[in-house]
Amino acid sequence: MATRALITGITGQDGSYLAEYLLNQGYEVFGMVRRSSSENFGRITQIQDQVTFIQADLLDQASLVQAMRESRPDEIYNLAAQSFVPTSWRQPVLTGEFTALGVTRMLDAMRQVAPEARFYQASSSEMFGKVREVPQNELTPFHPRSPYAVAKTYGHHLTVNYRESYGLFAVSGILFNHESPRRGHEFVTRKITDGVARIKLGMAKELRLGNIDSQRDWGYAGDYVRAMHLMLQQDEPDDFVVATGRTHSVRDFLEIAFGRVGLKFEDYVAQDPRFMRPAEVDQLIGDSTKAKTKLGWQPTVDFEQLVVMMVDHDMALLGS
Ligand code: NAP
Ligand code: G4F
Repeated sequence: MATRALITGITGQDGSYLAEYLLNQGYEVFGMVRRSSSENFGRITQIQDQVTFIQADLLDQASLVQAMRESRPDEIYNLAAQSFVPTSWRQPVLTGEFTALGVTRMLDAMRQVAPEARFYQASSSEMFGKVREVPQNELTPFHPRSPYAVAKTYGHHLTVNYRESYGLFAVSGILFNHESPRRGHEFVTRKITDGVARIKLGMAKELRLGNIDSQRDWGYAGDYVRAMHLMLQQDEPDDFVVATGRTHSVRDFLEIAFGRVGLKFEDYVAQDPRFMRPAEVDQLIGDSTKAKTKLGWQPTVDFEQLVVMMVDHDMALLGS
């Protein structure tokens, strides 16, 4: 019988790649979706017919319990969250409800309905925030710098706590930034590649950004969902950092992205205070030695390939 996976956040960037990956591995995939007045399946149209969708919401405990009863999952991937850092200052309470308490609701539903299942929590390098050491690994102390990061830190600790309290197979993947042509347009990488394509194609004249000196350890989402799956195939539950081990500034990203279409970013990029944050995370760089050693995981796409992949995608999308 096929292994059954329940994915929350299946309509998001990671959910779409993970669902594709698991279907290719022969899984039966159940996708949790929240009701909306218009369907939001843009990233998963290609696999829509192969997934069983279950309506539920991270805010509604009864719906989560019912989703687990209906899917009877062997593996649960909790990817749903309010995932955009700036929104977390505008909607800190809602971010806490989704991104922090949502984890409690999921874990408690699992404890009641599917205690034998394996649970993956989407933790984040944002938890390191004002970093205490460079590079960051599984033992680096957290110093979250936004309501989003605080909420993720709660979810992380709760996952460890449910593992220790109830013996659940619950793990937390501390993933550094990962991007793709399916990235939401509000995140800086996609905002840039979309902006580059618009400028090159004569649809825009400038690109307004916030702090272009911050540095991130950027990888490819398609690589990172493999690590999520590997974490649930281990003999013992454990937490892992997933990162490329290299860091680049937003400025580096701009140089390659504009360079790809023969332009100089300095001629088009303007700084706009609206996109500056009340507290910034200046630099992130991950040490994924443990994931490489224990999971046998390796990234396959480097920074330059990632930028080029995203620019080429947006040029083709907007140019067609
Ligand atoms: P994303 O594209 O923003 O997707 C978020 C998903 O969560 C969407 O499917 C969204 O559904 C769903 N969702 C939000 N609120 C919900 C609710 N109340 N009930 C049910 N579903 C809800 O995020 P992503 O980039 O794929 O990231 C996946 C997860 O990894 C997130 O938890 C994120 O915080 C975490 N993470 C991401 C990165 C990264 O670099 N991408 C790094 C570390 C951790 P709708 O389509 O209905 O909005
Ligand atoms: O692309 P970003 O919005 O991603 P951020 O804040 O690093 O968060 C992402 O990665 C986390 C993992 O570390 C995830 F947990 C989280 O869910 C999300 O996926 O911003 C990256 C950097 C920041 O330093 C920001 O200040 O880009 C800088 N930036 C400069 N101008 C901008 C802009 N970011 C955005 N979104 N928009 C700008 O105009």
